[in-house]
Amino acid sequence: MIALLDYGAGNVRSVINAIESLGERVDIVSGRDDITSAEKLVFPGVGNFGSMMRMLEQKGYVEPLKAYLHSGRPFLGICLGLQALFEKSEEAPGQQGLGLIPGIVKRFEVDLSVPHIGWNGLNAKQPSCLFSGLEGDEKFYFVHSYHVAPEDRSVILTTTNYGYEFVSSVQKGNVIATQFHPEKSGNAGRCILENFLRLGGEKATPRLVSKRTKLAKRIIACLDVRSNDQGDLVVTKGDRYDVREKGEVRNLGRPVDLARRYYQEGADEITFLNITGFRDFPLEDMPMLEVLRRTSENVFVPLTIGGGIRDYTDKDGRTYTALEVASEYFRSGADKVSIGSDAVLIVEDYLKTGRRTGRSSIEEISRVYGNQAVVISIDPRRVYVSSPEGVKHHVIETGFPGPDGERYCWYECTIKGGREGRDVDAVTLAGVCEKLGAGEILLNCIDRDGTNSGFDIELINAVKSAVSIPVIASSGAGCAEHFLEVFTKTDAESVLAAGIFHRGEVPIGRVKDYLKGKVEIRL
Ligand code: 1PR
Repeated sequence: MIALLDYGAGNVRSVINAIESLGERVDIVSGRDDITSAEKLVFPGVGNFGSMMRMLEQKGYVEPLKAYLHSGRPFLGICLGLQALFEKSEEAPGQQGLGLIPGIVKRFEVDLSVPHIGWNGLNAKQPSCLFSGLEGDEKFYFVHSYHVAPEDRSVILTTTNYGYEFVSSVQKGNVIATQFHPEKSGNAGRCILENFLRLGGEKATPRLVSKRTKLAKRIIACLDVRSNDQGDLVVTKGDRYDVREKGEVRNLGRPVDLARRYYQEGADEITFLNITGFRDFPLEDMPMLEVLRRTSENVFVPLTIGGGIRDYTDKDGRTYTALEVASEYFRSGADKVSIGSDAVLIVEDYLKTGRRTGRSSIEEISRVYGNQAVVISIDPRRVYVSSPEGVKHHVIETGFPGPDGERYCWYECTIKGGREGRDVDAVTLAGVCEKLGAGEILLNCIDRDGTNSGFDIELINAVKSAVSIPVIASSGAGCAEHFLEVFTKTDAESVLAAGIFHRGEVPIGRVKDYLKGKVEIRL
């Protein structure tokens, strides 16, 4: 029996599912005594160091946790569950950590996007039974802006490179903790979890030792989901956001089945977009939550969900905050939420007043769950202009002139699934959202969506150069070469595609085979 410490933030469901898929039972800690009597304790953490420690203090968990950590019984900390073991963190100055390991938690100071999101490798620094069955060249899923810096180097189990070498896992006796998420790292992650569950086995050293690990470019499969006219929840796909063909909503399959298939085929992440979320309220749209719950049972890569993340008042006058909606998604198995329409309205407000309210969905969700949990989904379309003069938006010179030969354009943000254009451009929107706490940009493009004609490289470069958070390039994939084009002509960290995967035109495996040796990917 595994005791799982859930302090109320983040996706513990995935950890439970991953452990249970290995045949072990999980009991969620519901009081101090459960920590004291645990035989094996797993502590997954996400979000902000300060709010995590405050929640542990409020629940009275700090002292029993410290006692447990000194007891010699097995402990696995994940992500913030690793950082909690240290004395303090730059993320929350003045806030004490558990202090088992002398040292501090530092913010990444690199000339690269932060958070460090995606699949990266491990350099084993000492033998451990945790490595049994691993070759050494596997990649694991990371998502964090801070990393630990132990004073005593003997606790370092692995390091990873991102700009510089940082400590990606530690071991001190039976206390093991990883910065990466084994529960989100496919088979390699499950192998680590299994080794922890059977702690005490032979120590192993991975056969392959890489001197310098590399972050992989991610391939994301996207499932646009909505009810069709018969009331079934289906994966659909638009052509420039029009999902109907001869009047009917295109039906390309069932969401849970397709997500499983893409996971097995090697997708690095799965994104679900509830594309009618702007009119249906997601907490009444339970099937979407059910899709997440069922998918997370056996899909062990990160899951993002978007659609309808905003404040909402139902017909009985009950108000739900965007944070409550997001929390329900996280509890159901999501690792990140993506905010579309609401982000545009928030940015409009910010541009009008020049002030942050502290109450917007972006700010509230990132405060509790961390920046890395908040993706902004932008649905822009080109607006051509003959000259940049007098245009108040971010204008680019384009190599693809407009219908009247216009050599300039800007990218108008839209809401409600492209139905309504707004007076904000995509470059400005991305920059403001980063300031408000977003951790990643999902950059769609209505002009290219569903066309198979390749990505809008100009759009991706314009947005990427305005932010320091990762950008997911989306819309227009038609062949494997289009993925390579994004990765060689832009600095986007990942590419998202839908139609070519749903229609079976180019399976994920073929995209990866083509990219192999040309760009760093997870195989
Ligand atoms: O506004 O917060 O409720 O979120 C709604 C979400 O639903 C937004 O993320 C928005 O992008 C999405 N959405 C709304 N309507 C549509 C539609 O298609 N009618 N889908 C829609 C957006 C775009 C991508 C697509 C890529 C790749 N779909 O997700 O998967 O363009 O497609 P391709 O590879 O086939 O070219 P809110």
